[in-house]
Amino acid sequence: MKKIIMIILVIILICGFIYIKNYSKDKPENNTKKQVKEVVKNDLVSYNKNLKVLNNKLVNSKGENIVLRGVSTHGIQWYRKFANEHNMKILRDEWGANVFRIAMYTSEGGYLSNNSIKNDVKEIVDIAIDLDMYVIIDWHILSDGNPMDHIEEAKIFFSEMSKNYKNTPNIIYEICNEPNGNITWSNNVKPYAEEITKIIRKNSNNIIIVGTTNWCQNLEDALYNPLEDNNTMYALHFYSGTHGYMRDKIKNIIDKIPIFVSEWGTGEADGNGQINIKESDEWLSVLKENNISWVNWSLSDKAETTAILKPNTDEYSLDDENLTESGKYIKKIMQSYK
Ligand code: IDC
Repeated sequence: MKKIIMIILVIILICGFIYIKNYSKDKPENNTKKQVKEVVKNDLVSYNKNLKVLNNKLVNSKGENIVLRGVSTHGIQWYRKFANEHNMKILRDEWGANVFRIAMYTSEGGYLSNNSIKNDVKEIVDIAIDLDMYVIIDWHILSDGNPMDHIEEAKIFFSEMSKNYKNTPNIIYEICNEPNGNITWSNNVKPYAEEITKIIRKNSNNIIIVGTTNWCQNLEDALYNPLEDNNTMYALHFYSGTHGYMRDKIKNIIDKIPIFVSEWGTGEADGNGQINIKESDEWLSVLKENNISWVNWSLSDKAETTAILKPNTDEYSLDDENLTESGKYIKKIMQSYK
């Protein structure tokens, strides 16, 4: 009898031991799964709420660092169709994007000649809100390089947008894409930004991104002559195949002003040319080390290097087979942030 009890006890002990061993093996795995899920959720608006600038960095409503990453449309007067819920959801869930930029050109058939394009902006903003993503409303000046040229139209546009999205934490206002040409920060861009900021601030304290001169390469503008508004960030734009020479200068001021890379591309300055993976890696490691948010150009199927999709791609298809070399690279990089 005693022998039998002993044998049963030993069996119970062995089973217990095996159970504990397996349990402790399972646990870290479960934790990891949970963590990944939390991290994704923690990247979105319902968790982070209103963004602000603190010590020159973008932080959430609790003051924690947040890094936004995502893609920009090409000009929506041409490539509106790709900014649909299907694609934006894939960008969020499979790529790990938490921001989406709407490039609303002012000239070249954009807002100035057809202001009903603002309805497309609203439609895309509403999709982003539904998807719990941040969204950048970009007044995309380009051939019209002096933002002062159309300040009256910009005032009307930003007044309407900021009223419409009054208490909406998702929105980020990018008030002049790439100032360029015969202009200066102090005479043109800064006074423009002050006027538009006043308009937006009547309704919203959300982040405002201001383009710097020379197509968003002159961050010294802001370093030596900053705007007063404390939720303003300054745009840095680079194209990996062309602008590598800027990196050292940027590294020197990266902690001194709030920087947002609201547009960058893997190719050359015209959006085309050679793709440069090595330079893109270098840039992204600097951005990552410094918690800088970025948006890649562009979600389109235009026959150019920096387009994410191959020419003639269906508007509801972000499948790997339709991605260009740049598209595949951007997907991989975004996933590495998850
Ligand atoms: C470019 C497009 C190009 C188009 C041009 C003018 O890639 O096809 O002809 O605009 O509309 C920017 C601009 C962005 C550019 C992009 C790439 O913000 O609008 O798009 N780029 O050239 N600055 C530097 C590069």
